[in-house]
Amino acid sequence: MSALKITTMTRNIVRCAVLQPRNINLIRQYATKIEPKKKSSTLKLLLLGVGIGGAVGGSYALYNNIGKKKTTREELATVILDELPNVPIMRKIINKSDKTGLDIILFQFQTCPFCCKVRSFLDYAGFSYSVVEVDAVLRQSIKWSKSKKVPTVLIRTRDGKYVQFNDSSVIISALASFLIDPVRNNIEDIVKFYPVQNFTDVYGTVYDIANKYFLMFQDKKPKDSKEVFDEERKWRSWADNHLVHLISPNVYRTYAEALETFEWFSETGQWSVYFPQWERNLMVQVGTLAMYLISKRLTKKHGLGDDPRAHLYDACDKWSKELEQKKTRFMGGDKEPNLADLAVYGILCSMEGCRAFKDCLDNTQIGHWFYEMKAKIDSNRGNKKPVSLYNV
Ligand SMILES: N[C@@H](CCC(=O)N[C@@H](CS)C(=O)NCC(=O)O)C(=O)O
Ligand SMILES: *[C@@H]1O[C@H](CO)[C@@H](O)[C@H](O)[C@H]1NC(C)=O
Ligand SMILES: *[C@@H]1O[C@H](CO)[C@@H](O)[C@H](O)[C@H]1NC(C)=O
Ligand SMILES: *[C@@H]1O[C@H](CO)[C@@H](O)[C@H](O)[C@H]1NC(C)=O
Repeated sequence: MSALKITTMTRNIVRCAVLQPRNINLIRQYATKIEPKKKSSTLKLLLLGVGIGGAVGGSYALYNNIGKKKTTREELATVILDELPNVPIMRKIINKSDKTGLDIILFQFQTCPFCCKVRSFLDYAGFSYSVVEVDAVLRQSIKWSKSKKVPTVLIRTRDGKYVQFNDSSVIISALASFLIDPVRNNIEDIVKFYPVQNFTDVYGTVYDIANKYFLMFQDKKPKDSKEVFDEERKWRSWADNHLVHLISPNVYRTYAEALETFEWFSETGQWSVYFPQWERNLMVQVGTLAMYLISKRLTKKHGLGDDPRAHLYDACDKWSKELEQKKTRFMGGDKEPNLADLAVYGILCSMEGCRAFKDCLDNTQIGHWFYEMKAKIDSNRGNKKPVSLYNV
């Protein structure tokens, strides 16, 4: 194995650690709503949280650009591919009752918290989808994409092309919006509700995605009140901006824990199947050391002191307490979870095989809700044993 390959590998692992400075901008991204390009289409949208309908491009307060800096912002073009890139699809989750007709291809790392979040949503909603496990070393299967991050999805449009959605929360918002009226909606219109702008700040290029946590009801009337959606958005944003930052400092807290974590990654990600043994071992060894060291920096960066576990317990308690106060099984009510439940569950799920998760079960009340969620998601999910289509 060349030095170059090892460097790339370490870099890639680093990048799944939510380490990039650009992540600092996540909170601002959430606060900054940008105006999508005026559309010629007569589609109407109703942005929840504003609570009233109106024409696209209208002067919603929501769209006010509250960015302080005057840098040049550029709107990125929607990516629509004429055909699927030639990449190996490793498994397909098929739900026979999925009548949406969508063809969804998820590019992912099995244990990346953002990817777990997307899968939790797809499974719960009963979508059929294909999975491309991105090789963290070489990343060939994502070469076609300008954004090198996972998760990213391609979804077939009605004219047989494939449109790209990048960010985990956008993927979820977009597909949830699609489900509001699966007969009349089409995915190539929905993508336009989540425009991306880029600009430069002290940390480099920042990508600003509008409406990340908003569902697009268009001319449908939502049944729930504004408060219900506000709350859901609040917790989805908490999951992305707080909870997720507790994962790495906890699962790589000590060298031994980091090693256990990588052994579990290897097992659940079937690294022995997808990679030669020497490469699997190297990924485990290099990964363990790198992440152990990096997690120290992350712990510091996120102000977790010398006890990241305490912060994780606090987060679990915060969530459980909220449910207790609401007196409902899920944040979404007694019957069904909402997108906040799915986000928090998905992120926690990414460390299910780690000691940190067992400690949470032992030291907090999160387990009850977690396993109720798991049962819901698993019962909706398509074929229980994913079909492997290709040997890699
Ligand atoms: N905000 C993004 C974050 C995704 C993310 O950071 N993914 C990591 C893996 S855990 C990644 O692909 N990093 C590669 C890179 O930054 O180049 C989301 O919610 O999808
Ligand atoms: C996805 O990312 C690419 C590359 O950064 C960008 O050009 C495109 O506009 C993004 N698409 C969406 C829907 O976010
Ligand atoms: C924004 O993206 C465009 C297209 O990818 C690129 O040409 C431009 O340099 C980027 N601007 C900034 C500020 O990063
Ligand atoms: C499939 O999807 C539907 C919703 O489209 C869902 O109700 C069902 O539980 C899912 N799972 C299975 C195994 O059919």
